[in-house]
Amino acid sequence: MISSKDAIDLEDKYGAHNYHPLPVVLSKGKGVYVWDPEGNKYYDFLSAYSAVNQGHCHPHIIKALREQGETLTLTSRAFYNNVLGEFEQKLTQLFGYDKVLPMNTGAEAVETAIKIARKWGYQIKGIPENEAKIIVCDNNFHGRTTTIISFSSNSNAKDYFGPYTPGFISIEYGNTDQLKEALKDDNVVAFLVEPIQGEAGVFLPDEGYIKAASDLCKANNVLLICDEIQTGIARTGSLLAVCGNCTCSNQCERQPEHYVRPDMIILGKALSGGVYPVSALLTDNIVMDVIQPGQHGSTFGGNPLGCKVALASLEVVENENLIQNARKLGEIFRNEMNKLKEECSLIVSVRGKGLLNAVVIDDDPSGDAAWNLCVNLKNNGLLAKPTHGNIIRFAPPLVMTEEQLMECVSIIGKTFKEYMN
Ligand code: IF1
Repeated sequence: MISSKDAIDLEDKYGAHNYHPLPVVLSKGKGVYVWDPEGNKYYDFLSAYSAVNQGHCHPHIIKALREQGETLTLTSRAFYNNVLGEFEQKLTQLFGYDKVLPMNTGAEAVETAIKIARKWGYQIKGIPENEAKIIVCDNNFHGRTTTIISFSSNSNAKDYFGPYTPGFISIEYGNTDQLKEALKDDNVVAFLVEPIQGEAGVFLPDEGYIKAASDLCKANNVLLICDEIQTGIARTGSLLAVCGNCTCSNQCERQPEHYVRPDMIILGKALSGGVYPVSALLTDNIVMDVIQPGQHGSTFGGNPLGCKVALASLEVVENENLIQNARKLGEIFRNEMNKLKEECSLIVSVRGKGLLNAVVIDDDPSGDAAWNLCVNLKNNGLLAKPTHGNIIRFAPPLVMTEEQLMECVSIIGKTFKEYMN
């Protein structure tokens, strides 16, 4: 097998330099573990940015991949296929919406939401054509297309990629007064928001923010679009971070008065367990019906291989109680990190929900402490990635056991204490 050094050299020489990976090469994965070509084993605390919630190479999902891969992979939507309908029925029933539109990557599903919201604005809400506005939040992350980066506040993601798509208003995340103000514009068709801002550094809004946003949107005939690409599929200890009337709601702790049912839900990443790209937009007939044949689509969207993989991925979430496990282990993890914070001045704060957590390091955002700590964590057998110079995101696969989590806690404690000396 190729050595780590040679693999890195090849990527460096022949690949675009659009990433700055941690210096580790992965060649195998199983559950919560990954291995490098030299046989070193690591705990994965990134889960491919929450795509591998079900753990690496989950046998149930891989079985579906194999079986469908030997049967039928892609038909295009020029024809019906015998799996798509089953996938669509499962998703709409599980999440409680009339209809679903399947795509592949997260960004494509966000684009789909933007297009449909705009068209709904013209055809149903009745605003003048080409005047639609969508409210978004500062420090959002919704993907990499030219339209999506047009409303990014990250200059790295945005600069020199203009001219930008107009029609977006950015407001402070978590600020309902600013939302109220922005909603006064009659041409607003939607508010697009992450229930927890992942890339921004795992920022949790105040309890009740999304509910308040939902009420304000309703009062103004504006669609609430929740991007659950990173937070959805059990990651934060509920099937969706905003649990509405999804049929898993009996497993959620949230009180009914805090339930939110967005007009649109965007899913991706763990919808297919990190095995194959599958994304989806869920909404109701009144909104989805603005899209008619020929007006939107994708070669691979809704293909039978992706649909089977997604169905199996959702079965794993249910069969292995990943919602409850994420909630339970998340509480233990934050508890342990807060204990470590008492002993270790390196940690400024700990935050998160379920198994989407962040530890803020005593450094400025342009510093390299978080990066160096992640290199040291790697050397001690645990892979995590900084978001910004002073925040480390900790998001292991949700199939982790409590015993494994405690071993990870001790690796993190040991690494942080070593770094201080
Ligand atoms: C990269 C971040 C995470 C997302 C939300 C849409 C998308 C994403 C909330 C787009 C994707 C990924 C993209 C990946 C890194 C990663 C990421 F650090 F960049 F922000 F997870 F936190 N909405 N996030 O988080 O989905 O088109 O990629 O399938 O390098 O761009 P996609």
